[in-house]
Amino acid sequence: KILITGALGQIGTELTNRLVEIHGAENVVASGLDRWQKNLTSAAYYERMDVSNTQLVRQVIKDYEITTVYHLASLLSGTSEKQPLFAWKLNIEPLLNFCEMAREGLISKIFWPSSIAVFGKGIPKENVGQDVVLNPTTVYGISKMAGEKWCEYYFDKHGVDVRSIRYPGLISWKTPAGGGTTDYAVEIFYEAIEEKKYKSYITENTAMPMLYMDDAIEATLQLMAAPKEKLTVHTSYNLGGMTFTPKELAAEIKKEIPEFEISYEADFRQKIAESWPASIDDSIAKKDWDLNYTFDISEMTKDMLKNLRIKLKK
Ligand code: VAH
Repeated sequence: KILITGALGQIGTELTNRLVEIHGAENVVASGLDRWQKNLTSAAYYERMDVSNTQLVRQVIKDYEITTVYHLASLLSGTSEKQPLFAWKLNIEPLLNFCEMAREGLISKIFWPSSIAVFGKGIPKENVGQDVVLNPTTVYGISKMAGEKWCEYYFDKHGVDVRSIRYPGLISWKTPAGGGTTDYAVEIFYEAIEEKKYKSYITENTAMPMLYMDDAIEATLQLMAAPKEKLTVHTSYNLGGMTFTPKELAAEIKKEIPEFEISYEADFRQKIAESWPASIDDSIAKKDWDLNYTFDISEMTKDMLKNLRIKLKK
């Protein structure tokens, strides 16, 4: 069976749904902590599980005969800055625990999300490559860089099949994100429908790599389905998606909601955004496992507004 941690999160909710579609609900065990309610997931099994509780995690793995783990539970960049020690513990120790279980042969495959937050100072802003120096300046970025190195260590030393993607900012409508820097690009859609205006905490010309959730989920499934011997990256694959600024996104929304107005008031997350690249070179993922995208900024905008209007009953 497959275990998903963070199964009620922004990625977890949608990944669970797709894994249920592909493998059947019977083969999917969802687990989560806060915001836990059984009816919020499509998996056949639910475990209220704190991923930091090693004994409980090992018990769940044994009870359900789990072979593959999608370990998504984590604190995002904004939240991590506010609780560095807790963020470090939560973002690293459970990953190490799953790598140890794979080394012992208890599980055979792991997916773990990294982020473009691993990039920092001293590299070009545009088209950042797979192997540039990682110089993160945030708690979140430091934890993701360390996590990537642990993935590579367990692959090199013990042949552990742990696979990872450096996600850009992810945009979706099913489940709100929690505490990310790129989440202005999610909030803006809710407010465009509810208020016809949005005050962005990221300034108008700050470009960041972004991706629609449907494309992020398909990329994740493609990486996990790829033959092991085709994979040349054992830290985490660059994934660039599309690049846009708040101003460009607002212009797309205005095509659908002409009276929409955006204003700007930077907060602490502006500095985090400025430390990240504006665009990413993901040619290695395209070569190793045929990464491709479906949604561009205008298709994403239309899909977000269409689905959010239904969800918000507007
Ligand atoms: C965040 N959405 O903002 C996450 C992501 C690249 C950004 O890691 O923290």
